[in-house]
Amino acid sequence: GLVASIFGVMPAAAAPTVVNSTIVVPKGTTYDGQGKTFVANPSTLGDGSQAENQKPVFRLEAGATLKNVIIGAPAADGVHCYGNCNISNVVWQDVGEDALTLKSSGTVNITGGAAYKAYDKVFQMNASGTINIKNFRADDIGKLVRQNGGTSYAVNMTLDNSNISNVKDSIMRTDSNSTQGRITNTRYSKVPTLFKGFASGKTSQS
Ligand code: ADA
Ligand code: CA
Ligand code: CA
Repeated sequence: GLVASIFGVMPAAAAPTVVNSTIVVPKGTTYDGQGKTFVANPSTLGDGSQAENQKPVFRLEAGATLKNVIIGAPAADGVHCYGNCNISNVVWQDVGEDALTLKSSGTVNITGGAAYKAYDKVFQMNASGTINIKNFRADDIGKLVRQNGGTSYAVNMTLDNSNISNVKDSIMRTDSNSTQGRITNTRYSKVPTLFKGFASGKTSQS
């Protein structure tokens, strides 16, 4: 619609799309949000607090792509990936319980986009595989990538050409001796620890 303001007549910001039940992106397909903002219905998906077992706003089946999406508040349990997934230009304005979870083994490629205000974790790795994050911005977070606590499978974590600030814990954290972490060409501000819990020789930074 059009709204009159002291600046003249200008388009009003679109109201966010309230997601009442998880949007499923089928195997091998692309969901393009065209820059629209999506929020969870707190009574059906979750309120975005630190309570576990909230539902995701988006569920990506193997080989699916999610792009050009803004996830507003509440964000419930964010995005779930079942196998390989591609996340391009997705912004989490106020991360819910966490931002994205790998639920079954695969490679998660995150390109562009940002995550803000994660009380604890941004990317949660609950299965073996790889997470490649590049051209990303994160601010005011607990951890950027966390392998599920107490698990010993291998995860390959990479972060490239990103800008990370105001971190409470670490950028990458694992309890697994076989997991590796690599950070390249990334700028930090107020990041106390890059890697936590990795075996010696399993991290690199340049
Ligand atoms: C915590 C919890 C796990 C799992 C995870 C998640 O780490 O202990 O069981 O629920 O959060 O996926 O959010
Ligand atoms: Ca959790
Ligand atoms: Ca979660």
